[in-house]
Amino acid sequence: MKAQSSKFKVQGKLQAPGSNSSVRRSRALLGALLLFLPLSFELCPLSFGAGAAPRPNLVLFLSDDHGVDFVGCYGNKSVHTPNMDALAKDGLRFTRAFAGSPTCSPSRAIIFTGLHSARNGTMGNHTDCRPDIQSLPTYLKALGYRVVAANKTDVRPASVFGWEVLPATLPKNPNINRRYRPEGLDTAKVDTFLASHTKERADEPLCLLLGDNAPHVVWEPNRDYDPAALPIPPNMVDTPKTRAALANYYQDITTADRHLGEVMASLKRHGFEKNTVLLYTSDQGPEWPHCKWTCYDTGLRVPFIVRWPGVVKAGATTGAMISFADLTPLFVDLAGGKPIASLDGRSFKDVLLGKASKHDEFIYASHTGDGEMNVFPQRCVRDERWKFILNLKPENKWTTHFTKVMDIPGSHGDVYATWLDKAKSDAATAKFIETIERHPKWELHDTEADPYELNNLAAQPAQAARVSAMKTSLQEWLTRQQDKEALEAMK
Ligand SMILES: [Ca+2]
Repeated sequence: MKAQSSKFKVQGKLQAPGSNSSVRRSRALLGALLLFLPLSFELCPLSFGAGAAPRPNLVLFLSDDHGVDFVGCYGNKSVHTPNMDALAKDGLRFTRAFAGSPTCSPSRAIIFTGLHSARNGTMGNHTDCRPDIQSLPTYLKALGYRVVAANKTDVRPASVFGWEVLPATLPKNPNINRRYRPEGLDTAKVDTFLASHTKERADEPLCLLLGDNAPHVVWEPNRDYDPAALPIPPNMVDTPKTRAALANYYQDITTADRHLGEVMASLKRHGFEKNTVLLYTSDQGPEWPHCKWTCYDTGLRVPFIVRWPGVVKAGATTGAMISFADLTPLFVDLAGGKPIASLDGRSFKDVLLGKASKHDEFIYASHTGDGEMNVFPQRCVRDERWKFILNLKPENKWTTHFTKVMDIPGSHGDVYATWLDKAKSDAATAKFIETIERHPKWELHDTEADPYELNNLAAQPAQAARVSAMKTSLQEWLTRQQDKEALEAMK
């Protein structure tokens, strides 16, 4: 087991091998030092006196680009997600959970800092957070947690995110074109890790952050699905290549589900099932047009399921609205820490406990481009029903990798070209393409009547008061965020 421990990296450096006792002494010394550091947040570890319940382990399984429309327990009758469905049966399913950005790195930076993009610094994909901010591992380690991240985290720099890194990436499958992503989370490595933690460090509560790469593009070849039988949602154009690619997406979702099931089995095998909060969610919606890289619900709304045996009511559903900015505050709360006033989010533990049915009145999100494939930045505010969007560069035509990358057979531009081709002879398709490629500065959407946000109501006189109120709400949030780029565009 010593060899296993020596593989873990601490703050980007390989942890030096050593005896268990020396490692424990080092940790005790680190804990003592932390007590005397000038921290910018308040800590209040739970008492471990007689009768105090042990603090729960916190396990986050974060898949990549899994939209809420593509989960069995969220109503999709075609997709096979038996493990997510089983988790929902044993836990609480959120119907209004929202990413703070529709792109990988910014979304994850919000999850792991409790700060929105303009404040944590990761506005663009694959950019650094500000070096002077705190993050989830900092808070939890000071509360006595062991914090370990496996496979995809997609946030940086390492100095901000001081978790142990568990190498757990599956080797490349030569039969699958995995451009833009590794193969996925190696759950066998997670199993080995859980066994070693139980054996060597069972006295430490664990926060385990598992990042899978499924179902991010490029999707694996379909094996289990009949493309002709799949429902085509209103934000897609029904062509044979769309159906073939959608079946590939479904196949990759089923792989993510299998990985989750393997982790659930490992948690049970190693005694983590009872006193562990297990969360399943994804960083944003799928790489279909009008989804990821946009602030529509198809880009931001995600599956979110929490299991906590004996605490969270099994088989329950909540419409309480939550944002990814609320996740770090929740984890700190569950770990016994006090609220951190400087964060953008708030803990929703009362929703988990069944004491509250509402949480955020508004959620907000930011999206910027990469200057090449994605050139259509947006900001939005949403309440439980209405979405208001600011398009920062309405003069641009909306594009993504999916519309522009032409050399991946069966995916991306190879599929989108069939949409454009159909638009030449089909007026409804032509109107749809115009709707998703061209947007005015302001958009207002009724997400109940129009869940795919294809009917912009911002210019309707009957909505003038709502537009004015939501514009004010967005302006106030952007001011709090000091989001200069968006505030300039608001003028
Ligand atoms: Ca993603």
